[in-house]
Amino acid sequence: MVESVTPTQTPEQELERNFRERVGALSGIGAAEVDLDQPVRDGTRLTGRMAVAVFDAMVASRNLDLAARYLRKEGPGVYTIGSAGHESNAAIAAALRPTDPALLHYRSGGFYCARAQQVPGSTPLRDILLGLVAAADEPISGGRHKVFGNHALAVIPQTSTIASHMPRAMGVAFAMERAQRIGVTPAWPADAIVACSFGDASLNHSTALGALNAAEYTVHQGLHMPVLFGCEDNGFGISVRTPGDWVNIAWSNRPHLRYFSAEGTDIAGAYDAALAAAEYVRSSRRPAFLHLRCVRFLGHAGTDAEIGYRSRAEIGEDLERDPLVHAARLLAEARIAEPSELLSKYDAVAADVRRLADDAANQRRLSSASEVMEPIARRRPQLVAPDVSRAASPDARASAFGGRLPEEAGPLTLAESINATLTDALATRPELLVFGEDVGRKGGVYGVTRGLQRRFGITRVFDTLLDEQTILGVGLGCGVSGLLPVPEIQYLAYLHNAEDQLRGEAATLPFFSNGQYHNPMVLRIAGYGYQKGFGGHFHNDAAVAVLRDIPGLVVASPSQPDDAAAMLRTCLAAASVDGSTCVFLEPIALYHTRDLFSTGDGAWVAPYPPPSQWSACHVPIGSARVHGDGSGLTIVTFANGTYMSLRVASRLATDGIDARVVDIRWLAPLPVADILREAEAAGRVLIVDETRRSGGVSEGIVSALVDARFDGAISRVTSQDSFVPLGEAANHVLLQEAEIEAAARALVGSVDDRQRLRSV
Ligand SMILES: Cc1ncc(C[n+]2csc(CCOP(=O)(O)OP(=O)(O)O)c2C)c(N)n1
Ligand SMILES: [Mg+2]
Repeated sequence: MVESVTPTQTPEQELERNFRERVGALSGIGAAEVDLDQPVRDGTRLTGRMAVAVFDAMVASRNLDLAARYLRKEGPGVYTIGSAGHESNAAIAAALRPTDPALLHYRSGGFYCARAQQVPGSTPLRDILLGLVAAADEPISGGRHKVFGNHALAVIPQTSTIASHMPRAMGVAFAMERAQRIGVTPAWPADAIVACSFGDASLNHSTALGALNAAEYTVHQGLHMPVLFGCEDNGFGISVRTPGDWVNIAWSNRPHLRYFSAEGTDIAGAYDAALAAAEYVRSSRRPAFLHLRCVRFLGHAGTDAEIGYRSRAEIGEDLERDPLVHAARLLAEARIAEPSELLSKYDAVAADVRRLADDAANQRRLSSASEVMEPIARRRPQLVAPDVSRAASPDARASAFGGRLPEEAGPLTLAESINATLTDALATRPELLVFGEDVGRKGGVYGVTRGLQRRFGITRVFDTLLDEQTILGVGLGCGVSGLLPVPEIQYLAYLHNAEDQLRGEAATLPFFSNGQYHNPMVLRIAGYGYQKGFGGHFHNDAAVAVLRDIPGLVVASPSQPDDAAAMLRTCLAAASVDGSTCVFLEPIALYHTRDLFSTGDGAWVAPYPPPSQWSACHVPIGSARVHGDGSGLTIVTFANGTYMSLRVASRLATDGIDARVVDIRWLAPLPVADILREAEAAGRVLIVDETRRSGGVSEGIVSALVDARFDGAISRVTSQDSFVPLGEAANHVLLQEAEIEAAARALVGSVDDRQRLRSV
């Protein structure tokens, strides 16, 4: 037994003292000549050699945690959440292959170190220490966050949002099979499996439940889902206890998820369970759940005084379950190493870590905004432009369109134009997948994906289960697996419950991987109002602020059919070439619109250009479209606002007011130079924004004009800061043409008055 804990010691000191004393107390067992390729004890598949490697990874991880604490105390450290108590997760890595993509819990340090052992040339100690001090040369995030990630180790970095990596993990597993089925070279070996770890409290998060449910549902459909979910159960989520046995009760008896469990105090048992689970997943291509019971040492993080919610006695009892001590005992009992050798090894690693920590502390940090932001959005328009004109062969196109080429079909509506562009893209880009709710057989609520499943098959155009988070998770997984996902969210209002997958996961991935991973995706969303009183708020939502403030996200919003086709081609090319994450926001109310000024004028339909013209009609990201060259007023608008503004402009013209209408087309990045140029042409600007007065697009446009010192008159009309009611009442809060016209006349009148006064 170990004497009681001395209160004057820090938790780190207690942990080290406990380790030394307990391992020291093993003395007398002694090493002998043993065959390291034999099992480390009867009944296990963990050999002596593997056990040594696992122990080494655990020791490395433990010393890195201690370094996080001393670096913090000494100043340069900026991150203290560690893996102490969880280190036997190294045995899980040992049971996997280094080419199995891994999405890790922030306490999977043992796993990370063990995986690094499997890839020659890895420098896990240095890498993690550089992360702890946020050094600019840290190899995964470039000093932007302390994450477990490494491209060479197939470890995809995670964010701090617990469980948010799980939909992507499920998506990567989905993509593995799908890529093979559609003949695309996958990013991972054919028999790879996905490893995804998380904590016991995180397992209750709806994101986790959604991902696990989607995995099981997919298997139930007869599809493959090779993912090993690993729950590192330390019984706590910061200070909140997970009720006893909850993980086991909730997850040991699920329909399509085989359950395995192990004790963190037994690396041989953990290895056996992990290997059995991995073999099951690898051979059956079905998911498994590995429940690893462990303890958490040193509190949740450096700032967490565990003593505030746990008794000293209970904290002391945890020391009995130190996985390092138990692993050392296993090696000693197998007569592989003397306890003193194990302690010397620990000391040698501690010394190495100390030396590397001192070195890390002196490494360069990120030094400017531009350096920090460099990976947020890769934009290479010179590479995107040629990619937009890639088209399938004439024969392939003829077959994709069933002999009726869209360029020969006469002018198309917005919906038809998007449909034709998706058809061409599916025919051109074999890696492209279209999926979402009702996009398959039904062809979308508004018919935008009609016929695509029939033409390209259910493997490339398919319905998902009803969960936007899963739709995005599949997109994220496919994106990092060599596919080009084009998911659909049925209505903008239904993005919100899943939005973190776009914001926290997709958009941050290049940032937290220093551009080593990208999230190519073109997310189509039907949105905006003016459904003629139908649908109420949730089918008329125009909450674009939630998209516009995501750094690096491209937000395209076409209003006209020809722009829709060209802009969709641009987004697909940008996703393909630059790995851009694009949102393609489609105005529902204009999907089937044909006329603009009067019935039958056909001014809102447009011919579909043949591939030979795609280059000439390319619309670069962030470029506006200007209608007319009137110098009396510049109306800046987008989506339904373009439609309404063009109608207003024609009425103004009959009264001698010459307006030009600027359709900004891109809500992010805004076409600032175009807006400014057109604003200056008239000297007065009316911004027509159908979204909201607060948090809409107009605020950004006004700011852009003010920032550029535009000194003309600026006015704006918007919808109200309201939700949208059903029926005719919707028109009380949605911006109306009459308001646009009145504002335009008022602006022109007031400026004329001012000029007249000035000249008097
Ligand atoms: C979505 C979200 N909510 C809250 C937090 C704050 N938070 C960080 S870790 C944590 C507890 C997680 O516990 P568990 O999953 O058991 O992992 P452990 O730290 O115990 O290994 C919480 C609440 C977060 N990071 N993300
Ligand atoms: Mg926990």
